[in-house]
Amino acid sequence: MVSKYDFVNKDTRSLIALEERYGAHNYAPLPVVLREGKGVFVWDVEGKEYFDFLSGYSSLNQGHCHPKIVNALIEQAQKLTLTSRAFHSELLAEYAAYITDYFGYDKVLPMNSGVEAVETALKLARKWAYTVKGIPPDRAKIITVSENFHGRTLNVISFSTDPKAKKGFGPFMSGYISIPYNDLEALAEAVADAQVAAFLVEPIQGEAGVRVPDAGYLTGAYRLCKEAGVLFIGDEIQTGLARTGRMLACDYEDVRPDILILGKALSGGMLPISAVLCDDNIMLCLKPGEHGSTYGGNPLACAVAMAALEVLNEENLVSNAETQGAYFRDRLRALEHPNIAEIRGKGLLNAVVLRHDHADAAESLCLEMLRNGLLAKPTHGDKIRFSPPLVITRDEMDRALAIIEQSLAACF
Ligand code: IF1
Repeated sequence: MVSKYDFVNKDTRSLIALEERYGAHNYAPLPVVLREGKGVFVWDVEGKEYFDFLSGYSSLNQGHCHPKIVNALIEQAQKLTLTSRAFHSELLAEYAAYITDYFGYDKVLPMNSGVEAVETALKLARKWAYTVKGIPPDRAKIITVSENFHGRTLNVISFSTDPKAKKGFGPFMSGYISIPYNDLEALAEAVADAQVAAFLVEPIQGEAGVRVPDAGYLTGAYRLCKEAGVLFIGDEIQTGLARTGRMLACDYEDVRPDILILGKALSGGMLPISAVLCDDNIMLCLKPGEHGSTYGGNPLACAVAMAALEVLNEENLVSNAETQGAYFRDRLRALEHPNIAEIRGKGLLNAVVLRHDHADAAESLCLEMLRNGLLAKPTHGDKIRFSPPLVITRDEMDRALAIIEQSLAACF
């Protein structure tokens, strides 16, 4: 075990060693082993309490183990969990009506993980291109942007611009055009190609370190797509469901994606539940047998997703995310800390960019915050993402800010 993990005690160490011995090494987690969670807090195997400022990468918008979602899970688990789509289920009918009304689309296609929903959206766009737009067979192209993150399948990494995500995994899928993010001129040029089916974009880029595009980018992009007869696909897997202080981040610019992709917090952290929403002119291009998933739309997932969506409304999480997020950024900016280069984000999707003289400044600060009782994760060496559950109160935010300030003072 490396020396920087010296403060970790023995139980934690042996569990980490066990996981490393038997689990694949495809992650590099912080040295903490969690056992319980409630609201904005988690507890490790030593009983130490932490603020969770990662929230399962925005899956826990409703907080850990939300009682209403847990109840929905337990009740449905005792009734019926899986039918497969070979048969109808009562819950799928109810859920489909519920979620399409909630977001204002004709239809939903339920999947499980986020990347499966992305794959679904891309298949839908291609099918639409051939059956409605009239693109010649196998010629459809999809526009993607630099520094995108949409998941880990071979198809989706085919249009990643991150060498780490791609290296060693070729050959890749063709049919993608890559343009810079936040660049409407590049998009105008790209949509002019008559074989373009769709434009896929995150309204705020998560993995890229919470990159917020210029005001007007989404509206402008949507307009360019409309004029060219190109579908606008919004990946709101991370930004959606109240995270950014709106129900959808696209709501900031009154953009309604032609195809909307949701995941993560759609289950409040209980199960992998994702969804693709669009209107009939697109969704009905898919015929029986052309797409699906064993677990997609299972009754357990439907019950959990409805409860998770209800919690967002019942607890006013959109407005709490907006208020607490603005407060968080104001307080950190007021520090005028010499080592903070930038604080950016919307609602409770935020990143702090560090000004640093050593490569792993963000990791050192995260380890210091871990010692002091707050969990957050570095991205790209110099940025830290701060995205607590949206149920956080002002008092909890004050206590978390005190830990962040204390940790900054200890590190720099
Ligand atoms: C990991 C990031 C967050 C996503 C968007 C699709 C997916 C994701 C916009 C795929 C997933 C994840 C996955 C997680 C890390 C994480 C992440 F840093 F990589 F970018 F959240 F910020 N579209 N995001 O953000 O969803 O298939 O994973 O359910 O460990 O890879 P998934």
